[in-house]
Amino acid sequence: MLDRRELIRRAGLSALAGLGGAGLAPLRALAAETVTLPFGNGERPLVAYPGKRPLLQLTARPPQLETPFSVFDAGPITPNDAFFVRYHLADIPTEIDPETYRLAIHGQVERPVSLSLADLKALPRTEIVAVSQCSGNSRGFFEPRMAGGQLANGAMGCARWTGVALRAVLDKAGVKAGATEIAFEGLDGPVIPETPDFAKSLPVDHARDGTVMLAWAMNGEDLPWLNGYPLRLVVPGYYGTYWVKHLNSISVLDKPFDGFWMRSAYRIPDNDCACTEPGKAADRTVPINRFTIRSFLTNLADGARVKAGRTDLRGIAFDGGSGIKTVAVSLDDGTTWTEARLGQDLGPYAFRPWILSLDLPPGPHAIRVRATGNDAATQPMEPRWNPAGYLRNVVETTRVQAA
Ligand SMILES: Nc1nc2c(c(=O)[nH]1)N[C@H]1C(S)=C(S)[C@@H](COP(=O)(O)O)O[C@H]1N2
Ligand SMILES: [Mo]
Repeated sequence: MLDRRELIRRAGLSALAGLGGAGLAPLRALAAETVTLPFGNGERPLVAYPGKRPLLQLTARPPQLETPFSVFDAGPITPNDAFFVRYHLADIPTEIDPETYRLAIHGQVERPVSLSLADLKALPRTEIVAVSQCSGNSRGFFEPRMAGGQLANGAMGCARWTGVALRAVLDKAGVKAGATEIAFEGLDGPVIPETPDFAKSLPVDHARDGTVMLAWAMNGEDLPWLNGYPLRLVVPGYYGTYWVKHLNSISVLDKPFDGFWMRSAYRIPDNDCACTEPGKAADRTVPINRFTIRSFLTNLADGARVKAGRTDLRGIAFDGGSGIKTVAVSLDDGTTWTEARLGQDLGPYAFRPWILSLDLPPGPHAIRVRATGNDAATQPMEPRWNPAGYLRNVVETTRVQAA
């Protein structure tokens, strides 16, 4: 028996099912407006996909959608219909039956298991508020520029994830002594067999640390289709590339996983700044891992005109899980800083809101925001560079005119 929600979901899916061909036209027709991001070739149509409000479309096949930045001013939780979407491979699932869906746990385990959604939901439930951010978030701002999705700052979002600890699921299968890594795969795939399937891995100790979870709900509802229905990996503090969507396979390995998306892609320079001289390759690389610390002003856009005098500034900050200690604002190129007041604390992996009321005399202002984490990490005044355009965390500057 299909309930109402299920019917709605299937209706949405028939629109998605057309993604591969003729269905593209009706989707395009939903692009009402265009947004121009502040870098070359920054024109993006605003397109409404099933379950989503109009978002900035980077590519249509597969769908890659960026959240309009103004959404981050509405609060520390990103609504499901505004949450960004990133896929690598064009063959995304368009039909998944929640009754017959299974998650397989296999490889170096005592007993391979195949779990239904009901099996998973019967395990002890966990919940965490955590930011997901694409490794390539903000890539469009790198100088010199590089290939890859030209994203502004909207390939991030913060949600409340509900599900089960990965450790609990691994324990059902019994990880064998000698296992070193866990590999994760989802139901999407390449359209041509030459393209490597999307798969990611984590070391066993990380996978079992209690923070990594399998989520079936996001902000109290089923995962949106495009965010990985019916189950995704949640790796708090880690870049979105590890948050495998439509998860259907967990394999326990006794040797390093050598899939393309770990071995060759999503790697950063292996040095203290994870950076290279602009334009230069790295000598040695490691897989991308924890977020760098970032902060943003959300209620004033670059180029805005504001009334001179007392002005309320607001924004968000986050890091890889130590939690935000302070956020400060500078109007004088970083010579002096005024500490902001931190808002609601939804946990160390969440967006942390901040507010500050400042006097803006008539004239131009460059508003700089800098966060410091509980681990003492902070943001650099000058941008760092790396060949893939990852980890941007320079102190962001918003230029406004007060009159
Ligand atoms: N199955 C699958 N999972 C995936 C990906 C993918 O291409 N396929 N992309 C990853 C990347 S790079 C990111 S940034 C996040 C994006 O998650 P979202 O689309 O829910 O925002 O999903 C990750 N999980
Ligand atoms: Mo990503």
